[in-house]
Amino acid sequence: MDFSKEELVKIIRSDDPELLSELFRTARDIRKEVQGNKIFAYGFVYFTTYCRNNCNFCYYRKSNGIERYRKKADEILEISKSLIDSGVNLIDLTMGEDPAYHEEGFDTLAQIVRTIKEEYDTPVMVSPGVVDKEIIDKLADAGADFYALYQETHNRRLFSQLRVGQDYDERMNAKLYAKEKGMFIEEGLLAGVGESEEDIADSLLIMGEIGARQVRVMSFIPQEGSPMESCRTPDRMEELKIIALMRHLYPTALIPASLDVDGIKGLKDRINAGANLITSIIPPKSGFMGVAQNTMDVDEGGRTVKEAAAILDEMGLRIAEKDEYRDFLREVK
Ligand code: SAM
Ligand code: MD0
Ligand code: SF4
Repeated sequence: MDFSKEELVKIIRSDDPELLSELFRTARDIRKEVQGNKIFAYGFVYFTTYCRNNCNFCYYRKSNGIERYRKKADEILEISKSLIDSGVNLIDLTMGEDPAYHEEGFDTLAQIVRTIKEEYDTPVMVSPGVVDKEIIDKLADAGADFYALYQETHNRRLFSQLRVGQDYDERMNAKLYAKEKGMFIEEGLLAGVGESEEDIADSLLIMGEIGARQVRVMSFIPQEGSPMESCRTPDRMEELKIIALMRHLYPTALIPASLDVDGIKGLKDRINAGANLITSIIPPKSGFMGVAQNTMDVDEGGRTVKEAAAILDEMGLRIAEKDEYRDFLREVK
């Protein structure tokens, strides 16, 4: 469905309950039309929490004096395998911009991607932050299906306040290059970081212009020890409206309901807003962390396929099989 920028702004500003319930209902109908009662699920593997950057919203920013880890290849493969066995459709290999990886040239990551693709026969997303073209080539050659890199906002001034010292165009161009190399790209927004309704509308339209196959929004969660520690987390209606608008604008897009914002209790609302994918599934007691909610529900087993499947079941939905996700990637454009 086509919306002008003005129409998008109007909906984002609206608090008319009828208009909003109609927005969510039609978003669900669109999803149903495209994929019936199937919902996809991604395993999340945050394998190194070292980072050279100082994003103001992030717990893992370089200047935050936190405990960090850098997992070894065999442990990364082991957790990936256990996620796959539990029923996820894809493995998202996420990292901070760890200087050790940049020095080494990402051969370790490329090898992990290759193993998951060839031996575990499972689609892979990489979320390495901004990397050079040669590294993108290396990861594409290893078989990575997706490159995730979120601009957070498409307002350049706000971008430079959030991603301090980072270049807007460099980030955008890395994403565009990955797409040129044949990878699917994921674009993403942060809600509640000082954006205006116009900024959100611009972002929604740009996501389509750059050809993102997967598009996300996550509400900002304040992080201990970060410059934005005392900023408020936004009302969740903003995130839900953005999910629904993304579904209307891009009927076949992959749109996450991330367990990383409100844990497993946040699943239902996001699915009801039109999301078709559950992200941030993490095995309990594995020693691996989330990002925005780095521990919430993890060790309690809340962020598992089993828990998510039980909630979907109550909603008349189910987790997709491996082949159904592959078919979707291949056939639904
Ligand atoms: N380091 C890589 C990067 O920045 O692209 C990949 C991992 S990074 C932790 C992934 C994403 O997590 C960020 O792009 C941002 O959207 C999200 N994120 C980080 N801190 C957050 C917070 N406090 N609240 C909500 N989302 C957050
Ligand atoms: C997630 N919050 O899986 C995580 C993460 C990175 N590609 C995704 C930020 O929802
Ligand atoms: Fe590093 Fe990514 Fe966090 Fe920014 S968002 S500080 S790049 S881990």
